[in-house]
Amino acid sequence: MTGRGALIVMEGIDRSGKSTQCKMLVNALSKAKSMKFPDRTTATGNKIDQYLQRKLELDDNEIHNLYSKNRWEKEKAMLDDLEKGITLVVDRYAYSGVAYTGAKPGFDLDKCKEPDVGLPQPDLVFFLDLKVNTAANREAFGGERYEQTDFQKKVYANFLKLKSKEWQVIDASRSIEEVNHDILNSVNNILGKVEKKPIGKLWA
Ligand code: ADP
Ligand code: FDM
Ligand code: MG
Repeated sequence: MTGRGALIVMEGIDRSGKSTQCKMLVNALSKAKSMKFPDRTTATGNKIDQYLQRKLELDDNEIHNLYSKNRWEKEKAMLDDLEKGITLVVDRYAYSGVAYTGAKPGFDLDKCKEPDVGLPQPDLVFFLDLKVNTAANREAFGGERYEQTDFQKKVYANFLKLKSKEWQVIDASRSIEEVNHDILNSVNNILGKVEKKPIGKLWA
């Protein structure tokens, strides 16, 4: 019986390369699954999707709590997979929750963490570090809420404030292959180390 899988999270501002890198990482690992938050396929996720597309207006507190609920509804499945030895590669997590809501006027970062306290603790968080102006050159922003330069600059600053010991800052301005190479090295390094380690609780 081998040990548990690792919980790996990809974070960063819009266009930093998260989805590209998650896909490459999952393909490179032998026993891995990808996940993304928000998971727009559930009822909660559908409401979030409507909000992001500006088809639905919600109070800032309400949408913040919906994002968290959308993670909690996956908690059991995540723990089950990890226990089975499956490594989870997650495109955004509670850090996005705090960084984005915290970029709105009147929101305090510590207060924003509250609904997500106790979620499965990631073993490794990659912060794909890319300046907002560089990200904006990659591709035009779409029409979704939050896809504006000034807002993204606040989100970026918030991410830097959330850095903790399991974070690894990756220079995401390099080529897709160079970024993937660094990520893969770090992941291969920790897989054996977490096997026997209990899964922790986030911000608890
Ligand atoms: P995110 O999920 O963080 O929004 P994506 O992975 O969707 O970012 O990438 C955004 C765009 O930038 C895509 O067109 C993608 O092909 C491109 N891209 C991703 N990584 C790089 C990179 N390292 N260098 C240049 N372009 C990139
Ligand atoms: N987002 C994402 C939040 O505001 N809070 C959260 O908890 C999460 C997970 O949703 F604008 C925002 C970040 C981004 C949008 O976009 C999701 P993608 O392209 O599906 O990652
Ligand atoms: Mg993406």
